[in-house]
Amino acid sequence: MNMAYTLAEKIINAHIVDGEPVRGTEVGLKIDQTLTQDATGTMAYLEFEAMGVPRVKTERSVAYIDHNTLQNGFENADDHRFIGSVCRKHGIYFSRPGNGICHQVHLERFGAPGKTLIGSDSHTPTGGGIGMLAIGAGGMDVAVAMGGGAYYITYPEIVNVKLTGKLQPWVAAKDVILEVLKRLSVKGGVGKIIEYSGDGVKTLSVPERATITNMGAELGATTSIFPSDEITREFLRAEGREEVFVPLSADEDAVYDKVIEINLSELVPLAACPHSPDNVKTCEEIGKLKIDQVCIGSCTNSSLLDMLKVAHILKGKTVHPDVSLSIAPGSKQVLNMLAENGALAVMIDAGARILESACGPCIGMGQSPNSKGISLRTFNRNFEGRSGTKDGQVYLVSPELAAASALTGYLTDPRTLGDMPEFEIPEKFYINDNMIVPPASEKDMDSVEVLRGPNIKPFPVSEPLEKDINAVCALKVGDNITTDHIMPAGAKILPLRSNIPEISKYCFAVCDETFPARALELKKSIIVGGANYGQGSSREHAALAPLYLGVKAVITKSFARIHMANLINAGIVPLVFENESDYDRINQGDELEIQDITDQLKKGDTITVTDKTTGVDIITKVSLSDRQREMLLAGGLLNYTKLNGKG
Ligand code: MIC
Ligand code: SF4
Repeated sequence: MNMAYTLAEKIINAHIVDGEPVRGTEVGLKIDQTLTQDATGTMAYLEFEAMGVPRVKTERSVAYIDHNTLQNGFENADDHRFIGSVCRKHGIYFSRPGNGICHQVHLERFGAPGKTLIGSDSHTPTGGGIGMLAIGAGGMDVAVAMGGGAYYITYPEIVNVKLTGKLQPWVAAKDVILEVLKRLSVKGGVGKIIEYSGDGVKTLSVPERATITNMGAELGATTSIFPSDEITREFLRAEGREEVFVPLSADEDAVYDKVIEINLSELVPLAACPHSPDNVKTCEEIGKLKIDQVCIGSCTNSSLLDMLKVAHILKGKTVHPDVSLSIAPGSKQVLNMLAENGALAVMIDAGARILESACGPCIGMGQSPNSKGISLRTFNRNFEGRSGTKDGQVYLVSPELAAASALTGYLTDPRTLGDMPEFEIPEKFYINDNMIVPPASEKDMDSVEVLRGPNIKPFPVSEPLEKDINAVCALKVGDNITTDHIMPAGAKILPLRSNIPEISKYCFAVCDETFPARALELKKSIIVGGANYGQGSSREHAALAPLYLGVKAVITKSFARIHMANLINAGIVPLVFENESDYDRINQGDELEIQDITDQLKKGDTITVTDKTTGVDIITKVSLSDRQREMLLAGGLLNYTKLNGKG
């Protein structure tokens, strides 16, 4: 029997509270820490309140305000005030607007090797950069974890990415993850954890590792993780938190499900071309590309190290006249340090438009490019329309490539910049946690009033599953549908995140603006989708809006992990075609019937869907655990939790 373990297995196994460590089966994990951000947070806290738990039971729960920071109406400010007051009352730390992007700040101030973290944001795996098992989840799952319930995952396969060599000057951590995306694709990580090892690991700093684990989300992976080593210790020491350090790595003879080798010395600067993070090409392959905009920042690339490189490239130069350059340092800590060491002045001097430390353009909160505009961004997603400009063309690149291009006006290989100085993590970061508000003490918590604005509407309540489903296929979509298609974000729609009836009006607006009204009129409907349906974000609004619109089931070729969990949590049945070619046999507008779905769900692994319009029977698979089946029968996670008294 093999008694050697991978790093991910060690952390998972130490946290299992339900189930057995067997690949492909469901296991419940004890969760040490949680994080939320504001765009998913209001729902998560409404759900937490509905559970009736007075104080969070985790070691540390933190709420960040970083997404909805454009306040062109009362909605976002009201939501921030609501979250702040819930935090004070229920034992949660509150990171105020201006303090930075959740993943960057969590890495700096709270993350700890060997701990489990779930966050209501798909880029929570950033924490894998310091050897945490950090997983993105729906808000409802985070609410349950805050209440002390387990978080369930399918025990993943573990893929080893073995790094050798050392990055050449001006080749970046971003290029490492772009290379992985090129090899594995946006669905290559589904059901897997990506574990990095090899000699190359010690050549990468913690922020570089975090860039790689952050964008592992784009592989569809459950999470990504690096070992915790002396470099991790130095980072934590510089953050004044050496006491949380523990050394962690895989056993030498650990067995992986798959091994990929990457020689860092052979990598070159890369870019993910429109409109998918796995559409990766070299600068040479892309050729001469005139650009309109450069945006530097986001949870992928906004560390101090990234910003220092950018400032070095911009020093004494001027941004090209045809280019708009915006820079958003990832946290108050980073911004403060840039201000003190003069790098901020260098950026301003070169003509950069400095933005607050928040998600900003990454989620379409401002800085939408011009029509057909070519925008180079150091972000992690370039889905169509996400920038806020429908025909915008977004390329995902490293900060080095972005800064070099901002000066020339063309996509520019940063290796043309000449010698690269050594950039190092400072011995001590500037630490001032004055923008993180601690919760009220147990003695005082009862007197804290929760402040609700008129934008906050109750979340839709799902009903136990009905015996039969008779519903029309109200929408049929293709492969790789993202949650940005299902429930778009951006400056106009994000303020409605606490108001499901209102936000539902934009559901699938990118694909078919007439869908919400049609679905409401039909009262009950079914959606048909292609492969990797629901990739991208963790937003449970992509399940709650369809729930509100009466969607009862979604039938696809395959699902992305977090979205499928969110559908089940909302009580919407996710079905997968047994034969992919059956996708072609259902048309939008067909009347569908699932007889005795409750019985079929209890008994077997397949469910028959009858297309009454064509008279064809279609077999679908339900690869669900008993817990998930019971959840669907109960009408979602909250009902199930109430029935069972546990998560
Ligand atoms: C994203 O990058 O798409 C987001 C916005 O951070 C989402 C969360 C959300 O939709 O609020 C995510 O990644 O989970
Ligand atoms: Fe924010 Fe963008 Fe990161 Fe999502 S991917 S958390 S929107 S910076």
